[in-house]
Amino acid sequence: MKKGFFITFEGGEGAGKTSLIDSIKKYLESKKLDYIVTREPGGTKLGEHLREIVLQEKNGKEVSSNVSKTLDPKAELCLFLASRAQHIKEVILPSLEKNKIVLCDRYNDSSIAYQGHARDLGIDKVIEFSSFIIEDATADLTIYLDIDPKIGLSRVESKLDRIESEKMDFHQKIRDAFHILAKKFPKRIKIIDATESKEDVLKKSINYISKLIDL
Ligand code: T5A
Repeated sequence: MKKGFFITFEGGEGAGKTSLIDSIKKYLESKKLDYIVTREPGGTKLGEHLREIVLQEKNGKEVSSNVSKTLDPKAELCLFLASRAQHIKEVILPSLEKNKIVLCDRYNDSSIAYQGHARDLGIDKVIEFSSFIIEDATADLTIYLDIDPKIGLSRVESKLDRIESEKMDFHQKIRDAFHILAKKFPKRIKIIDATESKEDVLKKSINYISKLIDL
């Protein structure tokens, strides 16, 4: 049975999720709250392996894979979902059962935005298909960092991975999809302007988190 809090962070490339999670982590430490930080794709041995295949990247360096050059969108979705299924079972649910706050860098909304909308599989189809995988492991709060993809991509310092290298139209569709999702799930998804200073983005995020958890 779920007892902790599940918080996910979403956004386009370079929106600032990793930096924000790092600051929230320090804030939670200062409050002596028990948390874990995890990410998707990844978070487990299987997930990290799948991450290399699907992104063609490891620790910021290119990993060539003939498999992902011809990856079909449905196959791509299944790889992200396979990573998620393992992640839920091995990391997310056990941590929530131990009353921890789970901070997850990307989760199911990324599959809906990237594979559902940008890869044209369909937002509602991916919501329905992925619900079989996630069951009741849904986020309590999702912080969506909103940014013009041109600005976001200009912030990415490492070599662009397979998905980051997609055309600007693709990245614009991702942003559109997150806005559609935020309208669909207004109680869960909170939008923060990611072009504001890191300090302001942190302050607004803590404000939303404090409505969920007694900080
Ligand atoms: N994906 C993932 C799918 O297609 N389907 C799925 O189901 C899932 C789960 C993951 C890729 O996989 C795709 C989406 C992605 O393409 P990733 O490496 O995890 O790949 O990529 P991102 O999550 O996009 O990580 P990035 O590192 O690109 O972006 P972040 O974490 O959002 O940004 P961050 O914190 O590294 O910041 C980038 C730079 O901006 C600065 C930072 O200091 C850093 O230099 N910055 C700011 N600058 C100014 N103002 C601010 N407010 C700033 N905040 C951060």
